[in-house]
Amino acid sequence: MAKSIALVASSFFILLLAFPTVFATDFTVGDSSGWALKFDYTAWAKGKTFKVGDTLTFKYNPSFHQVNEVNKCNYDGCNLSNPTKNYKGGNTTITLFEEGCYYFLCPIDDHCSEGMKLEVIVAAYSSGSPSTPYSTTTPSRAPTKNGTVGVSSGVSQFHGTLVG
Ligand SMILES: [Cu+2]
Repeated sequence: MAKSIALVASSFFILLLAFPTVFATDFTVGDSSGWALKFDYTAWAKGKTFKVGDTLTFKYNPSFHQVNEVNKCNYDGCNLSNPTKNYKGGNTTITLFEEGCYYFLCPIDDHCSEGMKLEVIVAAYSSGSPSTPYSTTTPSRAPTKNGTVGVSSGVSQFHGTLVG
């Protein structure tokens, strides 16, 4: 009996991890400045706590700017080739699906080297320490960067156990 209650409780917790959007925050990148030149996105991100399930909305003039999601190496070097993803159209919302670092830059002309680049560090959803979102004392129940697949397969495993 106690075991099944624990099972249900842990299943519920995993569902919370898998569907945290109820408590998600949407951040408009650059606030009223949007995604544009002459803005310090490092300063903008500093002091903000980004959690799994939160979203970033980039608002920009699609004639002048785009959004590339890139890896750290390409971010550091403003390398425009081989982005993970490319977004255009002027209004791009990206969901932060997992804990870890996200890197964005504008691939137009020299905009990246002129400062149109954003690094976001996403804390575990349940992290209660906003000042150290990437600390090593993250609760063990939090999903790891590579744990997202494990979480979703865990749901189906629990589901199978409960049904079967
Ligand atoms: Cu640009």
